[in-house]
Amino acid sequence: DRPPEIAAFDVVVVGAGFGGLYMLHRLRGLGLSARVFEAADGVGGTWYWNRYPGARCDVESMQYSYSFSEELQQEWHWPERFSAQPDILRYANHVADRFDLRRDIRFETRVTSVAWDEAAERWTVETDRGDRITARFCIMATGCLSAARMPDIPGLDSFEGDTYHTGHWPHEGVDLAGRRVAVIGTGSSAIQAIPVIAEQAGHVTVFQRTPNFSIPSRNKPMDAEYENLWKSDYRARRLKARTMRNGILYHLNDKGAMEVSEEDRLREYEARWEGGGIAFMAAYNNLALDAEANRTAADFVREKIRSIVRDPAKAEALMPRDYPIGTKRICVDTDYFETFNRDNVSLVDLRKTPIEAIAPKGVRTTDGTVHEADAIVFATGFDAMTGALLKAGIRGRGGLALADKWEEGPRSYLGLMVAGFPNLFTITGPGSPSVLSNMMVSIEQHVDWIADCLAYLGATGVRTIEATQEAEDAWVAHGMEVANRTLYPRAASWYMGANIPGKPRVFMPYIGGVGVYREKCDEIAAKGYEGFRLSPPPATAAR
Ligand code: NA7
Repeated sequence: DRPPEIAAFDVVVVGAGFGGLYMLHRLRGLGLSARVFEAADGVGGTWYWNRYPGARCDVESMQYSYSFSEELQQEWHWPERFSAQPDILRYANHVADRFDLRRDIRFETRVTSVAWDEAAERWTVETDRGDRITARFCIMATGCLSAARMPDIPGLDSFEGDTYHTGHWPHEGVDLAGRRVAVIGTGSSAIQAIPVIAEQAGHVTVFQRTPNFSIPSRNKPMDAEYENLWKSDYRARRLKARTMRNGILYHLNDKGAMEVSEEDRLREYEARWEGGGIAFMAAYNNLALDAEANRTAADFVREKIRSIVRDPAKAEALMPRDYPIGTKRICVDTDYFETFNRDNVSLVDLRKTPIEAIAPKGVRTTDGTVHEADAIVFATGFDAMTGALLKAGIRGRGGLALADKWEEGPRSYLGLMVAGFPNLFTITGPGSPSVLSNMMVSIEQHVDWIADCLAYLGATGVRTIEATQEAEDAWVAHGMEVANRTLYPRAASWYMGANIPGKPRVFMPYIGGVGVYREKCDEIAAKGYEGFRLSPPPATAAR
C-alpha cells in the first residue's frame, strides 16, 4: 500500500501497455515530467489481461514489436513466427526494465476522473487510490480492446460452476482437464482458445451466434534465416511497413480479383491459404471494396471449411454467409475448423436456438435443452475503442463529459484530439487506423506525433492546443465517406459498435490506410497544426 499522491506533473499518461510505455520513454527524452497510471499490477496492457489458452498475436513477431530502438530490435529474439501471449508480455517487461520505465508508473491504480480546469489550463486526474495529480497534458493510452464485455444473460449468478472471460483470464491459469466447458462466442479469442481447450477438456460445447471467417496461421518456430533477413534490413522494412495500408509488410497484389481467370484466382487463394495469416486478404486489391470480388474469397474459405469439417451439418453451420469476408475482423487460427472433428467438441447454433438463460448446471437454449457444463468461458469481446476512454470519467471545457459528447458515437480530429478537450490526446483513438492496423506501427506513429507536438508547443510558448470544431466535423465526415466506399459497414461488427446493445452504429476506426493517414498527420503538423487552435499563438521566432 502506498499513500495517495498529490502532485503536479507536465503530463499524465493513462495506461502502461505498448502505447503508454513508449509515450513515457519519449516524454523523458523531452525532459518532461510524467506520471503513468495503470490498473494492472504490471505492464503490457492487452497482453497482460488476455492470458486465455492459445492467446497469440496475428501480426508476425518480426513486425509486432517496437522499431524506435535499433538495439532493442536487434537484441530481442522471438521464438515463433506469431508470438504467443507470454512471449509478448515478456517483451513488454523487458522494455520496461531496459528503459527503466517502472519508476514513473503507479500500478494497481485506476483513473476515476479526468477534468479540465479552465482557469489553471491544466487537467486534474484522480484515481481510486486517492491520488490527485494536475498536469498540463493528459494522454490516454487505454487501448482499443481493453473494456471486456460480459453479456447480460439472465441467470448468470445461478451457475454452480466457474465462469471466465478470455479478456480477464486468471493469472494462475485454469485447469480445465477433464471438465465440461462451455465456450460462448466465436470471435478471434474463441477461435484461438477452442482448439487448445479441446485438447485438455473432457468436453467442449461451442455456442456460436455468428460464424467467422478464419485463416490458418501456419505458425512455426522462428526460422533463423528469416529472422536474420529481417534484422539485417530492419530499418528499411520498418519504413516501408509504415506506408502500407495496414502497417504490415506483406505482398499486396495490385490486381483486382475479377481481372484474372477463375483458375488463377483459386491458385492465388490456395497459395495465400498455405502461406497463412491475414495476408490472405491482400490476395487482391479490391476484396474490401467490391462485393463480387469479395464473394470469390469468401467462397474459397467456405469451401475450405466444407473440406475440413467432416460432419456436413456442422460444416454448414460454421460457414459465414451473411457478411462479406474481412468486414468483421478476419480471424487467424491453428486447427480451429479441424477441432470440430473431435469427438469431444460439439457446436450449438444460436441462430437456431438462442441462449435463453444460464441455469445452475449449464447453458439453456430456447429449445429447452440445458447444455451442462462445469465451466463457462465467455469469449464475448470488448466495448471496443470507446469503452475504456468513457470509463475514465473525462470532462472537458465547461464540464462537458466525453460520454455526452460521444452520445451518438465517437467524434475526434485524426483520432488524436477531441474538440472541447484541450491538451488531451488519445493514442490510437477512434478516428485513427488503430484496430485496422498493426497496432505497434500505429502506436509508434501516434506517440511520435504527440511527442513532436509537445516539443513544438514548448518551443513556441503555446499553452493549449485543441481541435477546432470545423476540423473535427470535417474529419468525421471524411472518415464516414471513406468507410462507406468499402464493404465494412455491411457487417454488424464491433468496428461499428454493433456488439454492444444500445451503442451507436458508427464505423469507428479510420479506414483510409495507415500510410495515407500518417502523411495527413505529418502534413497537418508541418502546417503549424492546421485544424488545431493554439493558444497563445506560437511565437514563430522560437521555432
Ligand atoms: P469479438 O470478436 O467481439 O467476439 C465476440 C464473440 O462473442 C462473437 O462471436 C459474438 O457473436 C459473441 N457474443 C457476444 N455476445 C454474445 C451473446 N450474448 N451470446 C452469444 N454470443 C455472443 O471478441 P474477441 O475477444 O474474440 O476478439 C476481439 C479482438 O481482440 C479481435 O478482433 C482481435 O483484434 C483481438 P456476434 O458476432 O456478436 O454474433
